[in-house]
Amino acid sequence: MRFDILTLFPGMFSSPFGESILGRAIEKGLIQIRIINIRDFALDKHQVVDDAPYGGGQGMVMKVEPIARAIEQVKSGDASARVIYLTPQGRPFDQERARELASYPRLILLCGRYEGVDERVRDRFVDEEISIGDYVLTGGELAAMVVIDAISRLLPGVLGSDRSAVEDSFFNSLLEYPQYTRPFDFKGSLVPEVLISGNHQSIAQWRRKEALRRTWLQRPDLLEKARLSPEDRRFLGEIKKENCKSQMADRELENHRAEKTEIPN
Ligand code: 4HQ
Repeated sequence: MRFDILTLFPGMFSSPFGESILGRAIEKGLIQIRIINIRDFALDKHQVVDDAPYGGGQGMVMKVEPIARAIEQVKSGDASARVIYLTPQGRPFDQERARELASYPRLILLCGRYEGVDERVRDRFVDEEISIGDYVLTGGELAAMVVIDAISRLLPGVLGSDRSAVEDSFFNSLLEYPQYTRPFDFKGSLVPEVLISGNHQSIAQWRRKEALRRTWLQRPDLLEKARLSPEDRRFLGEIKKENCKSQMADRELENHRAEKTEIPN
């Protein structure tokens, strides 16, 4: 898969794509990343890429012509490439969209700076707008890296071969279960016994239940789209009871403290 990134800050991409899993994926030829400096497509003497907004107001707007020329050049190789603009106004990015985009042979990612791009860039060149979340970044570069990272790890060979199967199973749309490694005892905090039992079925059940517990406690919205087995539903019933009990224990402790610190009036 090939990514073309259009940016005013090409230097921002060197370490994320030079290191670790993505660096190796590039070395292996599993992904190709080309960084295009939009400033190279400004034809005037001072290579101006931004200007004040019509109608007045704060900040600068990225000019249409340099971006238009950059996109036209990149597309001249392959007219089918899809142009994505990173912006808080885009569709919220998620795992499902990452999976869908992973099937495109070529994506062009346009990174905006300042107050964003001239609206005519969006009208004429952008196929899709993506937001990585409801917050404001200084530019689209980090958002483009997030999108590329999430897509790349889904491509065959980028992660270890045994990892890929898990992705598509119905283990998705739940949060991950807790993980432990040595030592067994860290200053009195122990690893759950079941994990050293050697009983693979009990371990799998414990992990599934803990994944359900975390999801229920921290992201109950995810449980709505999760595919749950009858056993999952039984686990959820147990989790809710356990949560009630621990809340009762908390209240008990709180009452006990209150009694001991009672202030007579
Ligand atoms: N920006 N998801 C403003 C973002 C953003 C986001 C990119 C800042 C575009 C002009 N991009 N520029 N959130 O905050 O994608």
